[in-house]
This record gives sequence, C-alpha cells and structure tokens, in this order.
Amino acid sequence: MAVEHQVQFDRTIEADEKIEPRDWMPDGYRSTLIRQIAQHAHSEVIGMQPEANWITRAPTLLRKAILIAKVQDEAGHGLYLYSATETLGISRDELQEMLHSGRQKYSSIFNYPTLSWADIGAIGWLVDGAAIVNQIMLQGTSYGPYSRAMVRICKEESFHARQGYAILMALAKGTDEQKAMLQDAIDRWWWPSLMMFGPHDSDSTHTEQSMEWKIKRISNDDLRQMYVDQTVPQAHYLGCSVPDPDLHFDEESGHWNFGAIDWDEFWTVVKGNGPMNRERINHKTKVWDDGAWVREAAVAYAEKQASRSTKIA
Ligand code: FAQ
Repeated sequence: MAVEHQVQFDRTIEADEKIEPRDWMPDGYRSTLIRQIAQHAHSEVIGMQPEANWITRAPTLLRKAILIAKVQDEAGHGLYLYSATETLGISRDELQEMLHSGRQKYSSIFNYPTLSWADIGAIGWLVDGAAIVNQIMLQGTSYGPYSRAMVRICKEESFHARQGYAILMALAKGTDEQKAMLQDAIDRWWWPSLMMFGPHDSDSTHTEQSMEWKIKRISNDDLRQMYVDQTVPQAHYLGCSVPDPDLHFDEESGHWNFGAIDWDEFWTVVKGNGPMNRERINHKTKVWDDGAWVREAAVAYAEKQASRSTKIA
C-alpha cells in the first residue's frame, strides 16, 4: 500500500500536478512544507513590526494611509499562510508556540531596524522586491494550498514594491539631505536583502530535496542572481549606488556579478543574535499574550452559536 502511495505521489510531482491536503505524502515532504510555510507565515507577521514603527511618523496623510494598508496586507498574508500550514495537520497555536520559543524561524531581514523614512521605501522596493522574485517561483510549488496562496500574495506584493519605489523616487528628487537619507537606506538594506534568499546552494540543507519534490523550483543562488540583475538598474535609475565595490556587469554572461556575502552576519542573525531579534520576539509574545482575551471571546462566541444551532435542529 505504502509503495502504491509513493508511486502515485511521484507521478503527481512528475506530471507537475498539485499535491492536495487529502493526498498521501511522504513524512519529509510534509515536515519540509510545515517548516517552510510556517517560516514564511511568521516572516509576514514579524515583518509588520519594522514598518509599523513608522505609521505614526509617515510624512503625509496619503503616505500614512498607504503604509497602513501595506502593513495590514502583511497580516493577511500571514493568515493565508497559517491556514495553508494548518492543512498539513498542525494547529495555529502550535505554530505560535514554536515561533515564540525559537523552534521555528522567520526571515533574517526583519531583524534590522528602520532608522529613517527612507527605510520604509527601501523595504518596499528591496525587501518586497526580493519576496516577489522568490514568490513568483513559489506560485509553481507542488503543494496546492501554498501555490494558491502565493498567487494572491504576489499581486499584493507588487503594490508594496511600487509604493516603496515611489517613496524613494520622491526622495531622489528632493534635497541633498533627502538624497543622502536615500543612499544611506540602500547602503544598510542591500546586503541583508541579498541574504533573504538563504545560504549558497552548496550550503543549503534543503534545496536539493525541495527541488526534487518541486517545493522549490529555482535555487537560492539562481533567485539571488535574478534579483540582483533586476534591482541594480533600478538603483542606478534612482541616481544611487549599491554598496558593493566588486559589482560589475559581465557582458559575456549578461549578469551583474556581485561581491561576497557576509555569511557570518547572516548566521548570527538567523541564530537569534541580530540587531533586533530579541525585540521582535518580545513584542510578538507580548501582543499574543495581550490578545488572549480576544481569542477566548471568539471561541466562546463560536461555541454559543454552535449550541444554539444544535438546539434549533
Ligand atoms: N532567514 O536549506 P535552506 C516577505 C534557514 S516574506 C532565516 O536554503 P530553504 C514579505 C532555512 O529555513 C519573506 N532563515 O532553506 C514581507 C533553513 O533552516 P533549518 C519570507 C533562513 O527553506 C515584506 C536553513 O536556513 N519569505 O519578505 C533564511 O530550502 C515586508 C538552511 O537554508 C519566505 O519565507 C533567511 N533568510 O530555503 C513581509 C519565502 N534563509 O532547516 C513583511 C519562502 C534560509 O536550519 C514586510 N521560503 N534560512 O531550520 C523559501 O523560499 C525558503 O525557505 C528560503 C530558504 C529560500 C528562504
């Protein structure tokens, strides 16, 4: 029986069809998806913090409204992704517990501080930009609920990237002080954005197997190169430079070659010792605890509704 299941699973993957929650799947496929989708969901939710930090200080009413909408979108992305993870047989409470206790990760990028308004533009352009490159690939992932969540999320991410670039365009046309603020934000966010794609393929624990299962369709290094190729000309259009003395366009390959990533910094952040790791998790845990009464009230209400409909029936 197990062999038949495996054959059916392999056939579905081979045919580029989707695995659905009702289908048999290997334990490793399930646990890899739980890790990756949960990490993605946690990233969306923790990722609200650096930008929410600027809602009260947005320079105009319009910018404030756009930023609120964007941060709310990220909450929505977290919810789709938690729902997708729950289809794999794990509860949202368990996922929260694993995030709060450090047993599950979230993206390294959200452990850096937002020091100026230009950082909000840089996040939209660079961070959402990186998320789009990664997530367009994930629309083709083999797990149905994850793939479908990605389609909707990608549409919203394009708005996020555009609002970020619009902020930066305004600064690029501004005073010398604003231009300096813009360049400073790019200098601080460039390398952490490149790290979002994960370790080099040669050091990536999961890439080979995840590509066989078609969970991932393009490797970490290939996605990173696509991102650099699309982003460098956008930096130049802003009249800015990228903080990499080794960056140069290679005529032969048609790619922008870039310098070495500081992997010590990456692993320091991933292991919980980046500039904002503790603050992010402390804030998340506090909000979760403060919101307990809302969850309890929602459950009590649902139980009351259920008992009413049982009585009527
Ligand atoms: N940060 O073997 P690999 C967004 C871990 S959403 C932290 O290469 P994999 C929108 C990895 O989990 C951003 N940890 O792993 C937004 C593994 O951990 P393990 C989030 C990282 O999974 C914008 C270990 O290192 N997007 O930005 C990172 O095959 C603004 C070995 O790595 C997603 O999550 C990292 N950067 O490939 C929201 C996309 N990279 O096993 C708010 C979905 C790797 O030791 C505001 N995820 N690790 O526990 C993916 O595509 C993949 O999981 C990768 C990593 C590509 C991130």
